[in-house]
Amino acid sequence: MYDHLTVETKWQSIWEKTGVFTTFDSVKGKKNSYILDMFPYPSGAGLHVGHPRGYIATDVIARQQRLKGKNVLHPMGWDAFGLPAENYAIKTGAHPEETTRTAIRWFTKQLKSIGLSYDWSREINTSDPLYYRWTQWIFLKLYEHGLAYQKEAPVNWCPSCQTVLANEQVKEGVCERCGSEVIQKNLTQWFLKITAYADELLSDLEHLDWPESLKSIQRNWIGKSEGTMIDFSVFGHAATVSVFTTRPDTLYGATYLVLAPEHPLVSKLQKTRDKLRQYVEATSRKTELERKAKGREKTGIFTGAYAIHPLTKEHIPIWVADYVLMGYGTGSIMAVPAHDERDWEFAQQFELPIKQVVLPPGSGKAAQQASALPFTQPGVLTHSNTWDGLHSQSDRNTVIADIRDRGIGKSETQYRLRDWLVSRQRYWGAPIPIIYCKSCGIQPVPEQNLPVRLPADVDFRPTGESPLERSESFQSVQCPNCNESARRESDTLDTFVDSSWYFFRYLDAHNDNAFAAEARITDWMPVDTYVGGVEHAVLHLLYARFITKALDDMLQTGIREPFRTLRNQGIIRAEDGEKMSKSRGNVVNPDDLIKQYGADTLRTYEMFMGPFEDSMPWSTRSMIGVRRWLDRIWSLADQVVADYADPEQSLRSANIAIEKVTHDIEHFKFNTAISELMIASNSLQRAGGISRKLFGKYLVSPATSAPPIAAELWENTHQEGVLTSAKWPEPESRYLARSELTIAVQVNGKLRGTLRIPADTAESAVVERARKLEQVAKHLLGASEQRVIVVPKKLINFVTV
Ligand code: ANZ
Ligand code: ZN
Repeated sequence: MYDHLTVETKWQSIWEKTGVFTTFDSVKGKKNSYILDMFPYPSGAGLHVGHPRGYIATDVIARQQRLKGKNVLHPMGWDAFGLPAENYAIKTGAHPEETTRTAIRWFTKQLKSIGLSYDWSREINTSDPLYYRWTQWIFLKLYEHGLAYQKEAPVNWCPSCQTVLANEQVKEGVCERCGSEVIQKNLTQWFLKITAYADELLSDLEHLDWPESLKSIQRNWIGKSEGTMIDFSVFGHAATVSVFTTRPDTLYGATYLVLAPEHPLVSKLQKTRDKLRQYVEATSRKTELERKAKGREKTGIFTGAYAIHPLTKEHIPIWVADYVLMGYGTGSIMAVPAHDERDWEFAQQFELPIKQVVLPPGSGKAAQQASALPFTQPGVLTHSNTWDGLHSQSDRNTVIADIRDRGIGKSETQYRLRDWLVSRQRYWGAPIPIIYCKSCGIQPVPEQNLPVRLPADVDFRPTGESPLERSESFQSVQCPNCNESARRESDTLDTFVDSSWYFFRYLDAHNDNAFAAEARITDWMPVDTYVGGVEHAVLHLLYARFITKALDDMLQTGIREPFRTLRNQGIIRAEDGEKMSKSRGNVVNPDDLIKQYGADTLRTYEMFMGPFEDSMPWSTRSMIGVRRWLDRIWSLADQVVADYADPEQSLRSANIAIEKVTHDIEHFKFNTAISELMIASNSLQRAGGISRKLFGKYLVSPATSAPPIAAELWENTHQEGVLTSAKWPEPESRYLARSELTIAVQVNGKLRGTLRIPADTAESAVVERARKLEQVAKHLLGASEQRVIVVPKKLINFVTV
């Protein structure tokens, strides 16, 4: 019987003591491979069995890559700042630094017990001043290059977390962390200019080996929209309203304008109109989600002002309505009720004029039916003066050129993406390294004064005001420019800033002179394989891409994209099929399972349970099945005889398994890799004996998912050296099953027969066998053969004429 506790403890401590997983930056003759997990935030709750699925996968890949002769970097660290730790601390009354430290100790122990082959010498912790010094340094670089700036803007405010949030942290109108409804507040905040990279963030997605679904989430989030900006002057005011439209072809159908309640012109117009002011106030209490909701009863109010239609010179009313959002385009629209759903609803409700300017193409009955309004499809322009008869889509450029030539508008590309709001009115984060001086204004903290340390003695309970505001020790500072007493910025940085560059720090975790030396970046970046949850699609993964590009522009790192290949692990649900959660009481704890069945069992089962990117329910019973398989391999070792003459069948099954496993691990198909190993072990067992050499060859594959048991058996069967420095075996082609091919055989392009042949049959032999097929021979009889066309693996055509 396999005693997992003894074996796993033995090998884990051997590997730790000998430092086999410590990575050198470069090793002669070896290619570097950077295999990375999304680092966790160390929560007080510890890991459940779902968490390590991704970690186990990267560990399998890292171990395979090492055995294949790569120099592998596989590090781990802690995303330690942030709201979860702070909220937990507030609840328990302990200091976040302390709860974080305890959580990290606990997490580390758990990860080690799973036997993950991390290079712990590069461990990082984002709440460590030695780390956040560089977070602050990067912020200052961004500031210096105009990529970090301060502005007053309506921002998302979570009333429960008492802080502002980035757009990416608001999910369907509620706070991503606590689920409270987010409101809008006008505040002066720090932003990072991610929009400067919108186009590149979009186009570079093409070259990434990422799940298509994830790319499309990023694409939609960036939301590129090509349209036209059209200017309307306001009657009786020295003002112009520019609207952004994707349908300039419908300009003649614009019967009114609508401004967002926050539009600057509204504040001018509302001075004399109480009703308008009341409407604007009422809107400020609504969430963006409410405002965007489809089919909701439209609300709005006439401003009393009129705009002049730039082509017809008609006066059209200017309304204010909350379905127009200030954050997109220009915060104002030309309403074309005949051809836009929302404008149509609005016009119906307030009895505004509707003018059809697009007709369905054709004139039959179908076209008549399709002409029901609003008609939002492309069609033929009408009631549009010189544009009559043009097609709304194919003649789009004609329309746009005309608008430009008349000087009333121009082409413009809009993005949905907004700049990244990074200041937080919270305690547990990296202080923003800025000083405010009464006479000198905003002053960056000089580089040599970094890090700006987070003071320990602060009452961090949230009040809506930044806790650092209340720390006198933190606030007493001199202006770096004039030495007069000044104030520090009291907001801290969003934790996503910490994690937007952490993958660089592993390369050079102890460097005091740079966030990472240039040479290290060249050695390792970009990350070859990155695995983590899909929930980071528009948060971490977008921010990390942005910061990587900005760092290259500012510092010439030479790296434009951080993560070459990315995969998302599927979520492991509880046995009852539900999401694992403490409150449901269905959480499966890995610690108990590791004690009872072994880490090798847990690891192998998590890889075997199903396709890696699929969500799966946990099954302890199936896991026990995996344990039985490991027991069988254990007893297979008893059949090892040094020079056993392995029967053909054993040689075949071992080699087929090796070939398949090599391929499957590289393609994240861990489940099929393991089932292949199971098939092979059955066949090897049936042979009654196995040579040392063949057993050793077989053992290298399970060494990725079940490393200690494989190492122990390696030693027990007196294989050469230690398993961790063995060589990944090459399958021997003579033992690989020859798959068969079906070849179509034609004479003068007409199918005359098919041929089933082993895939590796030589071409000349295939042609000879084809020639002998009965129907083929018959048609070739007496004809003079001109030539033979061969499409390898598919077709042979004999040409006689
Ligand atoms: C006139 C028009 C006529 C429009 C028509 C559509 C259909 P995307 O594709 O998302 O870029 N729009 C512009 N800014 C807006 C804002 N701040 N709030 C709400 N709606 C806004 O959408 C662009 C279209 O959304 C624009 O084109 C504008 O309505 C509306 F038959 O202009 B359209
Ligand atoms: Zn000053």
